[in-house]
Amino acid sequence: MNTLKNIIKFSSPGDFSKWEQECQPIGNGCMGASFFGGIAKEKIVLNEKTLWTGGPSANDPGYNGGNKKDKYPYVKKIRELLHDGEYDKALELLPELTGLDHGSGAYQLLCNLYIEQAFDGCSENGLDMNTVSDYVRTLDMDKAVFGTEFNIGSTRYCREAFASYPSNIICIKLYSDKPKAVAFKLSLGEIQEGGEVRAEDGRLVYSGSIKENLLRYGAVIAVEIKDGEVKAKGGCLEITSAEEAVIYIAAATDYCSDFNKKYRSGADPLAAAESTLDKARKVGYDSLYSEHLEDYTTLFSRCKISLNGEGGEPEFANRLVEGYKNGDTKLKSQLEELYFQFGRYMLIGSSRAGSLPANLQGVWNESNTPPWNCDYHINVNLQMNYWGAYNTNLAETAVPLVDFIDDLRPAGRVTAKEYFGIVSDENAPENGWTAHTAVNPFGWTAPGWDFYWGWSTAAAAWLMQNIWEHYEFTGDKEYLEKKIYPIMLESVKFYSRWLVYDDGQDRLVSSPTYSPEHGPVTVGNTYEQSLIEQLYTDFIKASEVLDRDRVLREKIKADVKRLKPYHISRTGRLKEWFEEDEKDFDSSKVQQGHRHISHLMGLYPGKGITHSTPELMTAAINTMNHRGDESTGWARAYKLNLWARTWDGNRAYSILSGLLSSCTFKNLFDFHPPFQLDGNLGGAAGIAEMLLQSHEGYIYPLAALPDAWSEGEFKGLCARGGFVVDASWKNGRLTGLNILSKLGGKLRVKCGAKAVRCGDKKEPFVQDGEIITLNTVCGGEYGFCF
Ligand code: FUC
Repeated sequence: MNTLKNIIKFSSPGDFSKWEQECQPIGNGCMGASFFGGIAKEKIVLNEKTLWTGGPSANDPGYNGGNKKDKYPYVKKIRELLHDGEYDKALELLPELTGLDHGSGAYQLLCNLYIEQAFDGCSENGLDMNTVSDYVRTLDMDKAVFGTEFNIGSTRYCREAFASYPSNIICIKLYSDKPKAVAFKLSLGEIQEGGEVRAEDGRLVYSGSIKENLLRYGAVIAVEIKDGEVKAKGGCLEITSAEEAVIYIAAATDYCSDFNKKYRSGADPLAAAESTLDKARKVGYDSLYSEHLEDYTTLFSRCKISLNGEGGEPEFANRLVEGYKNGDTKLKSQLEELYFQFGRYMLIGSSRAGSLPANLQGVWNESNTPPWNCDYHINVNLQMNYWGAYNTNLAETAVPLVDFIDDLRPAGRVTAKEYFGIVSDENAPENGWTAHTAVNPFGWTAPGWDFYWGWSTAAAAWLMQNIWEHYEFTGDKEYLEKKIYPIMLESVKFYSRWLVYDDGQDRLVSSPTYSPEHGPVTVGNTYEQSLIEQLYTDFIKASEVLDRDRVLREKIKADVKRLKPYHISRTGRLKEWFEEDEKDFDSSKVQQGHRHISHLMGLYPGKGITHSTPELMTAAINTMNHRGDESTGWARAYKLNLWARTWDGNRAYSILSGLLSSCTFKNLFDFHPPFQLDGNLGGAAGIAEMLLQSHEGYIYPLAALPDAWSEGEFKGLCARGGFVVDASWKNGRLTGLNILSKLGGKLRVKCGAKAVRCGDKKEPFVQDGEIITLNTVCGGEYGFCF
């Protein structure tokens, strides 16, 4: 397959003051490092994903996940008032439905690492830039290696860096083509307040505890050289006349995700970092590199795409992003392919088992006061981070999300009790949990400190889609039973206790509801009703697969029919609020072009609105047309996926073009603004959704293929049911299709084919319209002939 090299490269260094626009990231899930490729001075922003302020500590012993006490009576009262149409009185009480405004914390910068390099023949006063030539900095996503190379006079200097997941270490190697030409000073900057740095015997040792919550951290940065000398001097290390140098970076905190341990592991983080570093040094750079490559490429290389068939190296990234805006077709396909793979790269780099899931910026952050605290927003953003995990063949990267949600449950039970009157105790130990818009790693599950962004009762139901998809795509029944199902079960218990029958609306409703993050407070809005409907539908399947909880399943089967989430307005659009056609409906807070289109959850990522519900599909399309195409980064990525689900490839492509030309920095970071990872990962998921869908009960290759991708190929996209799909096309028509069945069972494909082969054997199939149905065996590969 002729694919582009997955390289994001620049011909000049990035500006240290423009981190989100110009840095280039590497990560191993636990740690992140972002580089600028500076010549005489390089700045490396270092992160450890558990370094947070907030949460419980001796400084805040009363911390309780943001929950206030005994709010359920207010919730009940507001619900009654809304039911009775007493909106003003209900609104007066809304401030009661908020959480605290302190203790939620923020993701922190660990520190910056500076490399100040000295070059042969250059005075201490600095570098004459006229002597620099052939500069390149490269993020090679095929290897997950960042490199910087340049000539000074006739000497070539090189640095390369990678973040190893198996050894939890970041390595940076410096070398040159002249003997003993590697000389530099290594120092730390922007350390946490109160942190201490010691320079000793080839190492910088950095440790301390966060002032606000006493979370302890430790990092060790060790330098190993071939020849030359390394000296500790004034808190720095000075390396002279080395043949080459390797910098090893290990870091840890004493955070742990256990609610009962008050989120502290009790282990000494510095000792942990030292032990990680010592082990890594014994393995040595070359073996660490091979180990990293093996680990990373196993994930990354599973899925390839080629749009319009171009190979070779892509253009420099700044020219790509500029050229894209000018409509250069060759550059457009290049950037689209790179954007797809950059999403997958960033997901692997920021979400591996054993650490927290990817936050609003993944694992990369240069600030102690990042936007939105760089938290876990669950009214779209965290979910979106994982939309591409399964279909782009990276199911392993979703494990931190599943673990995170699981670990949230004990804290979420406190919120369920205080705000929803749902109590878990010895008799009913896992009786219902919930969480609201903004979540932190310390079980912050309370509503936000302002109702109008902070209240989102169905956000947890939405998260259930992300974890149920694990089973849909992988068919891993054991993981379903042990990990996913208990979380879904407790969620279902929560909603089954929470919903009430509303005689005015003649349905079971969630109330009060607030459609993120605009419009009025109403009863049973589409966002909440449709998310709960999807959870119920998925739960019924899960409990059937495992043959569990029959009684509850029967109740849920009855309840799901009474949710009636979707209604079409007088204008022919899908209603966002059930009451929106009523004369006393308060439309003062409705914003026509608002970025959240929360009433379309059923179209994507849900399955309530499909081509088998044509009236709803039309209403959803009318809604999207009314909302418009332009928006902020993640909202464009959402629209991309929505339009892909309508099978309108050209419209989806035009949204993708908007995302890439209006919301993409030249380092390919998506911006809202500011930089948010969700747009990148949602965008990558959307490209996959254009090429392959499987949510309507069959696999549909090229479901939303735009004219702009007249020919191309993909390998290794995944479909529900454990199928891995390779396809190629010309002039918009399938020319090749191969499907690997990892689980066996029935395969349904919308494609129309002359024959299907498995090895030498012709396979029997049934064709109904365009849909072909056949039985597969586990491990069988099925080739379709056109
Ligand atoms: C949601 C969005 C905001 C922002 C924040 C992190 O609440 O509405 O625009 O993306 O998440």
